[in-house]
Amino acid sequence: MSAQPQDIRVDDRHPDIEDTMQTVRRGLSAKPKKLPSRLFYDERGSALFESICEQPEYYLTRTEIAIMREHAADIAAALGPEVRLVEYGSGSGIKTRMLLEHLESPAAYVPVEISRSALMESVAALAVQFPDVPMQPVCADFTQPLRLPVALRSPRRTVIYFPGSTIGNFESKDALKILRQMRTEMSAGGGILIGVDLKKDTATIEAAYNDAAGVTRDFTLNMLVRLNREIGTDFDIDAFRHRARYNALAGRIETSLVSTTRQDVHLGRESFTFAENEAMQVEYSCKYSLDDFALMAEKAGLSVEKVWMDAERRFSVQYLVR
Ligand code: AVJ
Repeated sequence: MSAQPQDIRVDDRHPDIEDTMQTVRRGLSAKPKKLPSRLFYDERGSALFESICEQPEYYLTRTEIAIMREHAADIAAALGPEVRLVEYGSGSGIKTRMLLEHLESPAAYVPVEISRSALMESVAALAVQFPDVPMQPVCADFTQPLRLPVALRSPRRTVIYFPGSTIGNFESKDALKILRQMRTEMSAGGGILIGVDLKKDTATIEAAYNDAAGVTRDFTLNMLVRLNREIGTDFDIDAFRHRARYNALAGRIETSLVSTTRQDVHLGRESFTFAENEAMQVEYSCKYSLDDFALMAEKAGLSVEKVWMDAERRFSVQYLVR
């Protein structure tokens, strides 16, 4: 093993202030109002999300880690040797570590993450533990078509790792689009290792998005704190509340910021009125049955090669191939 620390360079394609303003202008003009969940993840938002993962009600992370721990060898065997691992929305890196520990001679690790701080923290730690795996972080919005760094466009087998049920944040047509995009980004002989939260009773799901300690509430409201700071909006944080309800018919948690009073919010010279109790949609967290997900994969030109689950079938880790 080399003793030299790796020289890690970030390929920075972070959306700028203008993009964010444009997104927010559009979202506040929409009927009903709607802001994309990726706006949660500034530095504080990423830290709050890590804290959500530790809440007793938030079963997703704990269950996924347990699945990865129990089946690491089997999962690594399914992926095969010498893969380039591209991770979308890399979080704290715990699951990635388990994967890299078990993979046979991984060729490179390419984390793609919108939060620069989260990206740098996790990749720096991984570089220490895996000094022989080239690290190529990309700071970008993975929902936009991604050109892999030139240095990595070798004919390597590419496996995309998309943990955490992040796919659940996208409505079905967008989820399908992302799977199709990933299908083109993975190579022939590659695949997609994806974490998918499963349908279950409403009480368990709703509790996960309404933790007693109020961390999820703070996480949701932080989107407004962030926008006030970054693009100069004047949201009155105390006049909005967090609401997360399970829509069983659609199979998803729908999270909104609800205005507790009639109020105007400004962005530059524009003004946007919220009625009392008006809800602004900020996140979907879709839940799938194994059949739902297999059907969507099939529509994207993919088939489910393997599924790993916990004993209670709360969460699944699935390997998709062409
Ligand atoms: C990171 C998208 C999987 O939807 O469960 C957690 C984000 N939002 N609590 C999820 C989240 C509120 C989370 N994902």
